[in-house]
Amino acid sequence: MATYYLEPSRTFSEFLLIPNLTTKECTPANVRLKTPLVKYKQGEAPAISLNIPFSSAVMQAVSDDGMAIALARCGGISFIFGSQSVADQAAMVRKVKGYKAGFVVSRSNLTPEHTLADVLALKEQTGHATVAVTEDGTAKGKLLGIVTSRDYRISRDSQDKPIRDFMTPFASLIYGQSGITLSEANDLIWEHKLNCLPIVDERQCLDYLVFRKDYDAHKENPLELLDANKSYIVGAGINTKDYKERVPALVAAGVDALVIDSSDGYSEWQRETVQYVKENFDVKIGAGNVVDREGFLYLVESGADFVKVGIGGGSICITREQKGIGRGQASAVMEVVEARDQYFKETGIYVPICSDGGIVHDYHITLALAMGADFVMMGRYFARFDESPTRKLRVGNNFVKEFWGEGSNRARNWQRYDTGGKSGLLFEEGVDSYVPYAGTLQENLDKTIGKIKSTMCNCGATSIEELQRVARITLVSATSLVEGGAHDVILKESSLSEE
Ligand code: RVP
Repeated sequence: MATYYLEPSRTFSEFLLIPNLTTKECTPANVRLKTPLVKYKQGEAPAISLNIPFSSAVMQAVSDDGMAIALARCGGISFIFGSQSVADQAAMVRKVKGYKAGFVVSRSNLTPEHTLADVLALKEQTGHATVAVTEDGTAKGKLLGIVTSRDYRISRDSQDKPIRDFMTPFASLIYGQSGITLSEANDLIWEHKLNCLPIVDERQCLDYLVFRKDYDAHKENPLELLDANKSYIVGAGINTKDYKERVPALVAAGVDALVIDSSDGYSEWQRETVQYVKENFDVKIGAGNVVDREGFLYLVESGADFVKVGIGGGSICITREQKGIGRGQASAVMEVVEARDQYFKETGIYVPICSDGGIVHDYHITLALAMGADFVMMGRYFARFDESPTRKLRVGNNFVKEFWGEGSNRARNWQRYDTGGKSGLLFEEGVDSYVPYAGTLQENLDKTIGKIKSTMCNCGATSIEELQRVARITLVSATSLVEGGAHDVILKESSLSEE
């Protein structure tokens, strides 16, 4: 006979937090959102922690190298999508690891034989006022000089004038040597009143440019997520099919954490994949997705460093409709958290939990954390920003961004849904859609984090760990949900906002 769960499974929208005493020290400025990414022994520190409890989904429409850099700069982690060739995914990881905060590979480069007309055309095209002049016109060629808008007067100079006649030659340049730290570079910028400092290697080849404005931006991001070499931390999604080719390439590219991307992670395929990675590499690996105690314990006993929770709650996901599997996201998180806490009590090993999918309102994130998740993974949320890899389009009077599921025909990520047997995507488990364009990642994250911190203060908590200990959470009836939004009033146009 089947086992029945006769209590309905719940989503985040069915719960609210009840405020606790807010002490005077409990202010948003004192709230810290640092959270573990990977398992650790009681009394020890996790090998990787996030500075904000956010990860971006393993999806073509969300997590490429651009999103990974932008999110790590804010303190979170992206898992670069695995539904692409091994070489392309490894190249994206390499780009993130090679990106030095504040150190920019020159994007406008010409040779001394080019002319003022070429400089102006390039400026028009790229918007950059600084042009590196290298022997071969490449970003890494021998540096011979620099041109900025202070080196020419459009009204007086002939457009045919060769760059060599008006550039600032290398002999007159202040430059830094490769290996210089950002703060040393900044000292040179200040000492010599520069806007841009070229960094060259021992053969005088250009390595990077450091701009005064980028240093200021770097200082504004005290939460950025860096490894011991000051490179951004980055994750990548893998599957249980080609992991023997994919994992070595990702590790060689410098990936910090892997995650097995699957709609149903309670499988022997996942156990084999985790064990292969643990036996052969020194890299962290998360597994999932599961929605219950049994699935969680199976993956933890297989060696997973964190476990991802959620089936069918994603905004573009139609798994529940197509296959009839899944569980309300809040119920799934609550049961897995209980299993995790018991496991911690018995073994002294804390395994972080990621609540993946189904975040609609910002307060859902706070609820997921209060219920015991250590961080969330989001697709739709990040897809709306400039930094997501998809096209921004105009539909009517609004801008939208494209957003499609990994189980849609567009992504064709059959490995994510494979249950053994013949390969291929027999039916779709995701849709192709638009999401309203919402601006930059940074401005939206600031707002979301502001709300989370404010709610945490209402609950009397200044850390996620404290929130998990003191939170009081109430189920709300369908009728009382109505009074949660504006009701019984006629709204003015200006107060109708999206979130
Ligand atoms: P959301 O944040 O609600 O957009 O959900 C994102 C999550 O949805 C992903 O992290 C993944 O677990 C799941 N997903 C991705 N593609 C699909 C699909 O096509 N069904 N589902």
